[in-house]
Amino acid sequence: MKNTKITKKSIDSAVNQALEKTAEKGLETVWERSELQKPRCGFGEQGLCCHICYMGPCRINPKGKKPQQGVCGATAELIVARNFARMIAAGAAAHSDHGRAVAKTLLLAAESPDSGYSIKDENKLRKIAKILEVEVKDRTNEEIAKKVAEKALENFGKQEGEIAFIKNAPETRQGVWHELNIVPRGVDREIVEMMHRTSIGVDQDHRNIMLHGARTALADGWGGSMIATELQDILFGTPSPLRGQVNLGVLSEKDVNIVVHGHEPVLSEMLVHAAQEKDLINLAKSKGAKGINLAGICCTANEILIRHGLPIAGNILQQELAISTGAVEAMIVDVQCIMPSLPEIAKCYHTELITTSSKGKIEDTKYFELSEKNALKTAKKIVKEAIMNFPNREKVNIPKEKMDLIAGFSHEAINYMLGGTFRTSYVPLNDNVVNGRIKGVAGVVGCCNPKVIHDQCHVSLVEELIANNILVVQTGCSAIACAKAGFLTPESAVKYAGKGLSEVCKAVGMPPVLHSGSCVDNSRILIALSEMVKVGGLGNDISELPVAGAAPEWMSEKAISIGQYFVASGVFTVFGVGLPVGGSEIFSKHIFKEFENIFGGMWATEPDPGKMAALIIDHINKKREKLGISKAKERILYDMQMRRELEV
Ligand code: CUV
Ligand code: SF4
Repeated sequence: MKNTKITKKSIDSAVNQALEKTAEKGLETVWERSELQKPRCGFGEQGLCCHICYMGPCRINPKGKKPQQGVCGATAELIVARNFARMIAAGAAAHSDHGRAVAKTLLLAAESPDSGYSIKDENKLRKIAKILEVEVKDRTNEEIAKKVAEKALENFGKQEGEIAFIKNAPETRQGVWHELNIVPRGVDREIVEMMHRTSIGVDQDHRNIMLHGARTALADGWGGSMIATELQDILFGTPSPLRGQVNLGVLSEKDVNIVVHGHEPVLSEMLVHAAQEKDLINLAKSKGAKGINLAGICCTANEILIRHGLPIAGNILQQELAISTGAVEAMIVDVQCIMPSLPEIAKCYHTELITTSSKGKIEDTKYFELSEKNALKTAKKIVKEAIMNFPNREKVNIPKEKMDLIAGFSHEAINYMLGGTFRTSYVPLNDNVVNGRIKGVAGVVGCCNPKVIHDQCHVSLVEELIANNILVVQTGCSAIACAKAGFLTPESAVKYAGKGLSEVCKAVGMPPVLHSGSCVDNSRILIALSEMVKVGGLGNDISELPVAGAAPEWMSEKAISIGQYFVASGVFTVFGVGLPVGGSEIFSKHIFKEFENIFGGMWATEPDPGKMAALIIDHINKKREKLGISKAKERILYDMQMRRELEV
């Protein structure tokens, strides 16, 4: 493209540099394509466009003029509700299908030891077995794993009853769900029913649609996603804090760079192993490289970071830019958040794009079937393919930027960090919330969106929150954004956090921003919140906790499902950018206001990160006041040393 003006597209200078290069080459990226979509269809942006049947597409005039109904008679609130609910269903489907794949892999690990997969975390296996009511006595790990996998798989196709992990929620919360009759029966069932109800001429009551929307979302958060997280921990290990690095600068000039992008660690874990094979490293050397550098993009990156400390090349909007460095021998993708633009940009460099999932193919790219059975063998073939491509490298242009970070804060790790080796628990966290050193906890998650300046909302929001002594827990592309900004280091506690939070962080040696993993790992946040309730001192339900959720730069349907399960779990949740609900005041009022009386949590939308922070801080203060802990009390903070003394 000629005359592409590079206005500030990102707060990340690595991104802006890379964009200058792509512009010089005349390549289009997500930012240029986003510009070309302007002006966007206002009906669509406000959720007012319906194409559920072919009497339409129909659209409602948002200014109160005609038409105020679709051909079938659907009103604005009905159209907005159906569209929103379908986003929940699609998002829940994506996470849950990921969960299903993990459950099937666990079954494989149990049944065929030479599959390459095995049981890494025996403690977690036993813990999950207990929740799933699997007998462990006199059974081998493999026998237990087989039953656990089968029980987990049942959760998808079950027609009646309740999905198993609902039991992880506080009793009061379960009570709310029972009262509303929205406990998910089976993951697949709720998603199918959502699609049914929102097809033409079925559910015509936006409130009733959203009740099932909540049920569907809960089937994701406490179902599919939680199954994914817990079973991945069994298979690949429960994360604990470790060091890593992030940004395009992690790509190496001297090594064979393999970038894995997508979602399921079922693939990436095997690549991690393959990339460490001696003969492959020697092969790389024989081709003139120093070694093999495996890095990630998006949630797959988060998965290999939190378990192996492997570097992250960037978040969703950096996938094209990673290729544009000219240093990527192969980008290996599976499912979700993979831009269809990749083959076009890969063609301009030597990068080979490789697909690995029968669910996600790309025309004219090499496809390596990663059937779980021969995963390691396939992974080795893929790594070899990348190595063989190394001599085809031309000019390389890697931005220097990279940042250190600490990640791997599973809820078990948070327990351990705060509670110490001997008394792992959330008691110290709750104590610090009660005494006001920590004002509250915010989960800041989700995608990036070229409609807003890349990373800016994530970073500004989180900066403001930690300055106000709010501990931030992160996942997804939001965690990557804040990692690049340097928030995920213990030193950042001194630099950015308020006095109280900073003291706590220093005492236990943790950053004020905790990276908990990928999008399915938002289920870790649900469990952490449940733990906080169970420990006591902060009310009887998640909705009483001084906590909030946010997705400042969201874009995916998955984010809507996540938002809805946070809300239905009792959490006040703010989305940036905008929400496709503005076309109906009635619907907006329902999810922004009425929801609070129904679920104890509600939605909000606010594109400005400063105002978003204010909403969250106000909400947390309101909750603190209700709990009667709004005045700071002095308490003794137990550091590791003092705790050890207590033990004797
Ligand atoms: Ni699943 S869903 S852009 S990779 S967080 Fe990243 Fe995370 Fe959104 Fe996609
Ligand atoms: Fe139009 Fe109704 Fe069909 Fe939607 S379902 S496209 S509003 S006729």
